[in-house]
Amino acid sequence: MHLQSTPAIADGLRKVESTVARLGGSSALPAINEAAERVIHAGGKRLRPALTLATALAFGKRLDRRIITAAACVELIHAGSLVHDDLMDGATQRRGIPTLNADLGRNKALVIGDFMLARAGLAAVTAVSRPVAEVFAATTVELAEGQFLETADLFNRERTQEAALRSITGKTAALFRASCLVAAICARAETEDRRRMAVYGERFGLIFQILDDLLDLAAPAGRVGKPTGHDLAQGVYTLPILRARARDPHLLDGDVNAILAKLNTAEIVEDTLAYCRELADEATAALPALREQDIAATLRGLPHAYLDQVSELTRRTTLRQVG
Ligand code: GRG
Repeated sequence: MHLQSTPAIADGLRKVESTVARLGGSSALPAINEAAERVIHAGGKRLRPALTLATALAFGKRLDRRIITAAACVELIHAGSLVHDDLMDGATQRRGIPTLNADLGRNKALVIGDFMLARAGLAAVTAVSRPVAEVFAATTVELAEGQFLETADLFNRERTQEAALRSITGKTAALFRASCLVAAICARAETEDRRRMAVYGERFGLIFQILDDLLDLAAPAGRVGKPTGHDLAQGVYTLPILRARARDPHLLDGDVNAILAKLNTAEIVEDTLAYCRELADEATAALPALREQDIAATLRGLPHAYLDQVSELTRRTTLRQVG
């Protein structure tokens, strides 16, 4: 079962939804509200706020107003960073609708993304707690740094695996880490248990990003809504590619088409999944002893379940290529 459809979490997510909508629609300027609400209502899996709720429940904490607000802040930070990401990418579609940069222009998209990030910070200070607000502020710093590192390394054929890992730790894994950590803080978990939940979230976030990068190379056509090799064409040399370069030092010589022609998709899939399995083992090993067994089991199974889901998707692609 998906985390988001676990009954107690699904119930909490409905409250998170109305809180995100209220926060996103709380500007004094109707035009900002309309744009932010459009991004929020367009969909999204709500995986990060689901992790916040699951962590709180696992520690035996009921889903009170503070937890719901913390989870809403997580989603608002995520959505705001997507607005910025689309702006930087020049993307025209997100969650099945036109991006704000395509619809309203770059400058308005920029400040609406700013509004969403800042509004989450304000809600955390006023309606959750100072320690949680500090986590969100530090996470936003990491998001910006992670994205900066990616930008600084565009088309850098010497990019190291360590540099790619550092970038995705900031741009993606930090928010997954925060999603778990803020719930542990709200649940007044012991310091060591907070640290363990943070490690779990970070490892899961790394898996999520690395598999997203893999799907860019090996998804069935149309699966991720962008052409295969989109990252490569944009000059983003992701971890699956850099690991393939370790096996073929001349892989990145030539243009995108030459690189794509040289890629051994089946090998990249196998190698990346094996790498992510190790991260999934680390994630589950990091989990602390949790009070609510059912939800703890769901959290324990989640990284490997996600891996299996992506493995199945990529299997269809490689079979299609072979057949
Ligand atoms: C925070 C100041 C500040 C700037 C933002 C642009 C940027 C810096 C960071 C980008 C971070 C980013 C967009 C990472 C990508 C993470 C990722 C895989 C997003 C897709 O997540 P899903 O699949 O999306 O969970 P949905 O739509 O389902 O919510």
